[in-house]
Amino acid sequence: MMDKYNPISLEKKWQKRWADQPEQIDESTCGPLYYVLEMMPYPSGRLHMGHARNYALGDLIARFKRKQGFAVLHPPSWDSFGLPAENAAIKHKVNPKDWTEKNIAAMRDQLKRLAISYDWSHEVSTCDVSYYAQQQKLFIAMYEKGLVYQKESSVNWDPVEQTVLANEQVIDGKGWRSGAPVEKKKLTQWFFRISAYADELLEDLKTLDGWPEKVRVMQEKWIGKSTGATIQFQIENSDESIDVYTTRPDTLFGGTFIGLSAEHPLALKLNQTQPEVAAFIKKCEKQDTSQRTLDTMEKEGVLTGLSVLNPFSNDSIPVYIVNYVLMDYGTGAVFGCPAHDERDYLFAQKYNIAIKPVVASQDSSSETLPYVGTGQLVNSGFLNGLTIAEAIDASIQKLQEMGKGNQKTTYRLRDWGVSRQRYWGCPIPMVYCQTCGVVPETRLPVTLPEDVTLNKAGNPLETHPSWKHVSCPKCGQTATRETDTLDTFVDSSWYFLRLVNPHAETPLDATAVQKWLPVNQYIGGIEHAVMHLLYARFMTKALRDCGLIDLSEPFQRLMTQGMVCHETYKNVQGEWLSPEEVTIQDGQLIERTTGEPAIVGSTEKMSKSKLNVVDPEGIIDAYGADAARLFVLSDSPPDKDFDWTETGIHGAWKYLNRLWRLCQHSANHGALNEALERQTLSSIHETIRDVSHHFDAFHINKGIARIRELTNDLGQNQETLSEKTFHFGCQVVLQLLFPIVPHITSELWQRLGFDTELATVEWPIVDESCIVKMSVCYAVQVNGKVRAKIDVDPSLGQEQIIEQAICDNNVKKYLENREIRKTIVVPNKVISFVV
Ligand code: ANZ
Ligand code: ZN
Repeated sequence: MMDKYNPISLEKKWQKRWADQPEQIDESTCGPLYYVLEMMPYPSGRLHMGHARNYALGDLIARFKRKQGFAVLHPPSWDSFGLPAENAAIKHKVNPKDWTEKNIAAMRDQLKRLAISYDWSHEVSTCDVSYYAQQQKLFIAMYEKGLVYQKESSVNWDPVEQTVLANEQVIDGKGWRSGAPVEKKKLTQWFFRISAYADELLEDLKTLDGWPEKVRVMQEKWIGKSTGATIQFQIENSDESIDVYTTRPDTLFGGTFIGLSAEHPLALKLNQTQPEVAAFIKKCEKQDTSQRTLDTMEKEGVLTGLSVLNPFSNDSIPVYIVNYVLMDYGTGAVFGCPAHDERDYLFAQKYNIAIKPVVASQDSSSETLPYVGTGQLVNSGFLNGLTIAEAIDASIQKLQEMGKGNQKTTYRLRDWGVSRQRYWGCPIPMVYCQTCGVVPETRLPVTLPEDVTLNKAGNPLETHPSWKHVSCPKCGQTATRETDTLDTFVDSSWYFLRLVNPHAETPLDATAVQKWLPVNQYIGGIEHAVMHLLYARFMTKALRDCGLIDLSEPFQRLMTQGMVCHETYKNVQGEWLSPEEVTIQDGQLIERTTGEPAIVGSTEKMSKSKLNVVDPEGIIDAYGADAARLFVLSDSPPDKDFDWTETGIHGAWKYLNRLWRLCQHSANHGALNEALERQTLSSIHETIRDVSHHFDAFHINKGIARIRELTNDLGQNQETLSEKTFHFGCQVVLQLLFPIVPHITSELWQRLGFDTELATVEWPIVDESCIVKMSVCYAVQVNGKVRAKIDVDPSLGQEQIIEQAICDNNVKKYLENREIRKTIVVPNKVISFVV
């Protein structure tokens, strides 16, 4: 008698076997290469369902490609530096390193329980010295190439804790632990010169046709190319002038004031002599400069007493210092055109500045100011009557002739500030010497000290008694180390290059990079559309320019998977309830402990705050890893959000039970039903063809639906099909399902009597000749001679069949200019015209 499907013991058995024969690439027998990679996870300690979906997707591709004969590289990695380890260390009084390593060990076990087929010999953890030591070498290479530099920039400063805060540690403008209002403080920090690559990063987006369009658009917006002009405004009674950047030089006749950033050099000069200016600048320093705040905050400013000449109108216009112009965009100064700019309009109203319309819309009834639409220039001398586009060109040309301005392209993309005043990160390998200045460290690696006190004020590397005191690598005199560490985004912006040979003595093995990169398929969350994916593209180009690799784009195909969502629940008091805390009784949802009714809320992204999380571990315990993998892959297209439901996981589990029974069923040994045999064989081969196609196109859910159809067909006909065809069908189902549910399929394969393990069996091959065409062939005769053969859908009526015959090009020739006198149709054979 057949035993019951028991995923727990069965999965254990196969995982043990696979652990003994790890997934390593045999480089000698390499077929074509395929590199599949999931975005590096942060080792929080537990996999969540979003991880599970991510890895199940990557694993499906890895297993599918291996079966197709590719040599597949599928390596695991850990993004293991960062703030949570530091916080946990303080909270639980443990060492960040121990905490992190324990988490990695736990998650590694979970990944193995999910049967993610990683090549563990390629594992990388960014907090290992073996990784970050190499990163320090790259930092120095980039420094020497001029791609890394220092400049002053502001940080969030907690005045009570006397420490720098990360943005995540600032909550409503206050320090997360002290509750004190956060201040801005200037520090000298390290920057990566990503802005030098703005144009290349933008241009190369066009080549990334394996990326989702929405990600390319997001990057394009982030880079923010804008074309306009710089204009020089002569300061009255002075030789100096103010440079402004504008995208609308056409509106220059309407420019009625100048706005300077509070950090503009001229503003800083006036800061010394004018108390009102000093007070205003001080106020601006405390202000949040995020785009959101800039858009909504009250527009304010202070008069400087200076005035400039408008180069077109020759009017004398006042210079203000304003709070809505940023120093790090354009030139840090604008000309204000209140009639056609929202912010300038609000500002002008408040300070009684002239508002001078210079663009009129076609439709004069819609002239509410500020007017930002299309139209024609008015009140603008030589520009009158031109469209905005024409006026932009004409004004730039005029400015050039006058020697007062030039065409100019700017980018929104800022250089990447990589300094973090934190302990748990890669130390920046630089030394400060009184004599030599800033000197790259030659005695690498610069390792993190382990004996640090984390729960006291300040940066632990700064307050450590000895760590920062070293000799200068150049002159040998006493010097100090840089105590900042690198942003963890640096760690994740080149790991995909390291992973191809994580044991190389140099940071990058150029030959291995040449061989494996670009990553054929990269998979991760849409939340990384900009920062991570842009940094990774930048680093690839920067390392290319350092002469270390020959590669410009790291990821050929990108798949951004959707979120895993779940219903939310609340009790009558309005408190969140977790899925385990509710149950259905008499068709009504109730809170388990109280028996009181519970309320079903909207379905939302799984998150701890709403308690709507389902733990993969619990699901594996209850249903097995195969059911979990099947469900997360089969429910919706991978790039769409996915709703986790109890009925869904139960459905997956029930399907596997059916498969279990089906494949161990013995078929009919009696008389053959030829038609059914032929039809079944045809549908088996069609399934192979369609599933291969769907998996390649990442239509995983469609592929799985196709396999389930075939399973149903086999189940329905199991009593009538021959042993041979039935078993062939089961075999193919197992082969196609293996990348999704590797345990149960391997077990059933063995039970079907095969000696070789399913994991090593190739992807099934389509035999086109077995595919029965679902059409009927008609010979078309004209006056008794066959003039064409046409394939006709058998479900069509006679009228439609005749219509199709008449439309055939060859038949048309013989019917042209003649009258059809008679038409005879012999079903499934001949159509005959008499003309
Ligand atoms: C005059 C003008 C007239 C402007 C008008 C707009 C409308 P984008 O398109 O995003 O590149 N600007 C320039 N530098 C700035 C800074 N540092 N901080 C804040 N705003 C700044 O934006 C360019 C426009 O934003 C520029 O064109 C400038 O205002 C402003 F009817 O100049 B405009
Ligand atoms: Zn020195």
